[in-house]
Amino acid sequence: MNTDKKRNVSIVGSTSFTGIRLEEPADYAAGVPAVKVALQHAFKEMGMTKSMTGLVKMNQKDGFDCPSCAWPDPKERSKIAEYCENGAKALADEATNKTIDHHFFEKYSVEEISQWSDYTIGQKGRLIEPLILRPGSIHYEPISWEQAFATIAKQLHKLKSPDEAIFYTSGRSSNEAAFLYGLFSRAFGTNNMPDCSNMCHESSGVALNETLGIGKGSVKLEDFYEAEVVMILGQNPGTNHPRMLSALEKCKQNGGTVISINPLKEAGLVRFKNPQSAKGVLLSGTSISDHHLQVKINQDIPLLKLIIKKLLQLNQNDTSVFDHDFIQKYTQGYEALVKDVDQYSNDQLLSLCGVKEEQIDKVVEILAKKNKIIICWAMGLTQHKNGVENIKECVNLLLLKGSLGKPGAGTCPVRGHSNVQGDRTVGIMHFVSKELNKAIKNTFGFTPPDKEGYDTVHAMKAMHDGHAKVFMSLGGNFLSAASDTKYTAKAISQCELTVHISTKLNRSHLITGKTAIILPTLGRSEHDHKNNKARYFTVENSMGKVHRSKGILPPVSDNLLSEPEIIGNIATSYFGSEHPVDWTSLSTDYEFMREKMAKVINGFKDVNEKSKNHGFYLPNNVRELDFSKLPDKKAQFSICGLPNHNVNDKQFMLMTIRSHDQFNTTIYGLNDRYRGIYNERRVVLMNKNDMKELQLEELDVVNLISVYDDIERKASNFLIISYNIPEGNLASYFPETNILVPYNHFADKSNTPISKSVIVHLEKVAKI
Ligand SMILES: Nc1nc2c(c(=O)[nH]1)N[C@H]1C(S)=C(S)[C@@H](COP(=O)(O)OP(=O)(O)OC[C@H]3O[C@@H](n4cnc5c(=O)[nH]c(N)nc54)[C@H](O)[C@@H]3O)O[C@H]1N2
Ligand SMILES: Nc1nc2c(c(=O)[nH]1)N[C@H]1C(S)=C(S)[C@@H](COP(=O)(O)OP(=O)(O)OC[C@H]3O[C@@H](n4cnc5c(=O)[nH]c(N)nc54)[C@H](O)[C@@H]3O)O[C@H]1N2
Ligand code: SF4
Ligand SMILES: [Mo]
Repeated sequence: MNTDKKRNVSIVGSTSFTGIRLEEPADYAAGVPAVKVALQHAFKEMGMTKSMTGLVKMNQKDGFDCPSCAWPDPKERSKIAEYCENGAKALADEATNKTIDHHFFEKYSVEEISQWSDYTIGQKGRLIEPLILRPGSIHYEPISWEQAFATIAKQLHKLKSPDEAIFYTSGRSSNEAAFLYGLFSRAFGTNNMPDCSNMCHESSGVALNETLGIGKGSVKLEDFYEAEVVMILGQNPGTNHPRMLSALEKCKQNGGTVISINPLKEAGLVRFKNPQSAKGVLLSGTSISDHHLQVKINQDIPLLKLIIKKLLQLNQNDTSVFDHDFIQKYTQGYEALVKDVDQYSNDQLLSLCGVKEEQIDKVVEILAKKNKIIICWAMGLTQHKNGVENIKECVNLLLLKGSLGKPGAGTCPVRGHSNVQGDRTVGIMHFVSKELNKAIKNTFGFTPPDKEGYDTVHAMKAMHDGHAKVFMSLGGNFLSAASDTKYTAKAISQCELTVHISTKLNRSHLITGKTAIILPTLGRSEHDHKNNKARYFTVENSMGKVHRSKGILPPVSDNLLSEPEIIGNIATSYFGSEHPVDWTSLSTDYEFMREKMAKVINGFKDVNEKSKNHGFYLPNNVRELDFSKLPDKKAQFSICGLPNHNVNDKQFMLMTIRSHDQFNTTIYGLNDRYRGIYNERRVVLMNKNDMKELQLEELDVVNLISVYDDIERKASNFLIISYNIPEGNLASYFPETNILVPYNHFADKSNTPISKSVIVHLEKVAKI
């Protein structure tokens, strides 16, 4: 049994087609169909009673936070339905009644399960008992909690250095779980804390820190209601942040203008039928985007430069176009910025961005007259080689307009996972914060390491090169979410031990270290209690507000532990009882833990009291117009270069995006309703002219191939779909296409993989 035999597992699962059906892309988001689909998912997974109990309490002050995205809740909440279709799907996925125990794993080996699609794997249900996959074995077996903790502790003790362990975090964990996990990693002796944020909004964090002195956005939800202009770049809110449409609807009703910048005309940006209003149900709803600029992939900087250049020209005749008082008082680098944009010709910028000049002029005319401007963005800006500069160029525009630190204006990086921002706030980071280390030392009596740890891409490399031997994961699906699936799989399978604290089965449980352990945990919607006392967590939304989240549904099994309890037990097994940190009390008594967090985490003073009712905002220097941490105490203009890609005639720029029926690597279904694609995920969206050029027809089958540094990577079997997308650009879904994203190509400074600008060519296979 104790052999090192490699398991014969598939890193991508089934690549068979599932029976595609195409319709016209939708021209509105939400409406009655969204309610119907939401309820269908909920009833199917949870049954009627549990669905209604759960949905009614989601996003309510006395209930639990939606486990899907990080969009904030409004002050005034609907008593019955403060959620969207995708929130309901996320709840159904988590609170499903289906479960899998050791009988399932006796029947199916990891080799067999790995041949299934991610959709099939995700449908199997909740994990309900600790499991171990022993070296050489292809079947998980049950293991007691105690033995699981002891096995982990033993392997951690065997490491030559704490830096041989990696502690990954996904963004769904509570503040309390993440805080304890970070504390354990530091007490263990490493800052190897990569997190999903490294693949997500890290570019936003870096850019905003360098320009404005805080890695978070500056707006609050209410700012949307007052904004004169909301610009949305590289984001698909109709699918990924659906209730943002309600905020945009209010903005429009108050006279605001919405400008979208995206290679795709996403349905949510076109029109919103609010299912909670009569207008949304009976009439045509609200048109959202007044101006849609169909930019080519990764050509946002040329477009923004042209907008700035044109504004600059208008400002020569009318100096009220820019807010010169603001520029003078709060910023640095204005002259250099003016000089920078001057060096580009309009024609050059126009041909790069691919947008018609008349359309740009209309947007410039609006921006010239308005100052309450919000700029929102997501993965369409962050996941490029120049992701950090993309965001800095947005900040340039806001600084010129003085659109910061006032109502209705500011930065809005729209966060992904529901608590990804909170996890960072409470200490999940690979870099070193001296301030945090000092506070930990004073509060807990040990000295945290002061050497920078691995982020996601460096964690992959460390495992691949044999420098890291234990990989632990608090939620998430690292194998499928990280870039370069083949490379990542090799990296992971070289580990001695992989440990996953998870709710649902995913591919990271199948492609593992020599020994693998699954520790099943409570979901956010589930009742969490100790000694008959209900416990609650805190989370932070996309706008920096910390509030309570209290699960109310009966747990799917009595054998589950909460995330803090699991972490506390691992720590106790590893350190024994003689350690300055009282892991048991911290992990069982969250109020006690929050008292400690209040001493360590900036802005958490009195968190126990303050989180109970409406929650509280964390400090935000941009809201106060305090730039004292930056050079010369000023907000910084930035000089950003043009994107530099070498794409030949045969190559295309591919963006790897989400369909409407998935949450990251969790696939809820096979439909991308708003884009009119049903019952199939292996598709690639292409411009008609490009299809003609390559003599491709609708539903032709192709392989996608990327070549970086002479290494060829292939994703096989995709159906061509003609779509309204710029020439030279392609779109396909993540994670099926992660295999194409090279591990060593990532954004400057933030190290975020280039998932939205992968250069590929096509290989025609056959017609189905
Ligand atoms: N239902 C659901 N909700 C989610 C998620 C989910 O998977 N499902 N995931 C969550 C997470 S973790 C995150 S990070 C967010 C992600 O939210 P999004 O960033 O909205 O997600 P993506 O599908 O990656 O979409 C990127 C959008 O950017 C556009 N785009 C791509 N490249 C470019 C470019 O170069 N320039 C411009 N201007 N646009 C571009 C694409 O056309 C697409 O509309 O959503 C969160 N919410
Ligand atoms: N090509 C490409 N790659 C990408 C992206 C892209 O746009 N394109 N987007 C990137 C982005 S933005 C992100 S955020 C990452 C996401 O990367 P991850 O966060 O690692 O992946 P998820 O798919 O969100 O993780 C899903 C798993 O989390 C577990 N889980 C769910 N809820 C809980 C819980 O409450 N507790 C615990 N312990 N476990 C839970 C379940 O087992 C589930 O299978 O992927 C990145 N990868
Ligand atoms: S907008 Fe996001 S947080 Fe709100 S209900 Fe929908 S998925 Fe959940
Ligand atoms: Mo994300």
